[in-house]
Amino acid sequence: MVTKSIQDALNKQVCMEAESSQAYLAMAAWAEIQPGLEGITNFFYQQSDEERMHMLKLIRYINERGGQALVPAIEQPMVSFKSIKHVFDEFLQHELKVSSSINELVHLSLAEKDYATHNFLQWYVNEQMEEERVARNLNDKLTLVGDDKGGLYLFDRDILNLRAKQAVAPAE
Ligand code: OFO
Repeated sequence: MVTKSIQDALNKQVCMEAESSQAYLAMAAWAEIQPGLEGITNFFYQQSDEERMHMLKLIRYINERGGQALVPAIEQPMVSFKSIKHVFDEFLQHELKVSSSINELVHLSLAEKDYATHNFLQWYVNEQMEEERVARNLNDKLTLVGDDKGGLYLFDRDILNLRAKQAVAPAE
């Protein structure tokens, strides 16, 4: 059984994952109407789906542990961007915010001696490490590319391949 404070903190995280899903959906929709960004568009549509999955995982967990998962109201995310670099900067900042929220949750689960929740959260800890790594890596590449259109073309193609590779990688 989850305590009230753990339940509230997990529900806050549900909201954060829902916001992530919406934020990345908005990035995908923006990228889709820019010329030639098929890879970036796909990347953010998939990223948005993954965040929804993270939200669902939390909802199911809260309910399974005798709590009540709450589906949150969420605000409209940022829908236009100055540049592709701006999109990826936002992506990295967002992931850093999520990581720090997960860390706080882990801290709370230990403070409350809720070892089941602590165990459950380890999946999110690993996921955030991976997402931060990807977001940093993509930002570094974009910094290298600068204003070079040829470089951007290759970046978009690489990101398409990156997702295709992840799609065939064995599930954990
Ligand atoms: Fe939910 O995985 Fe990142 O944000």
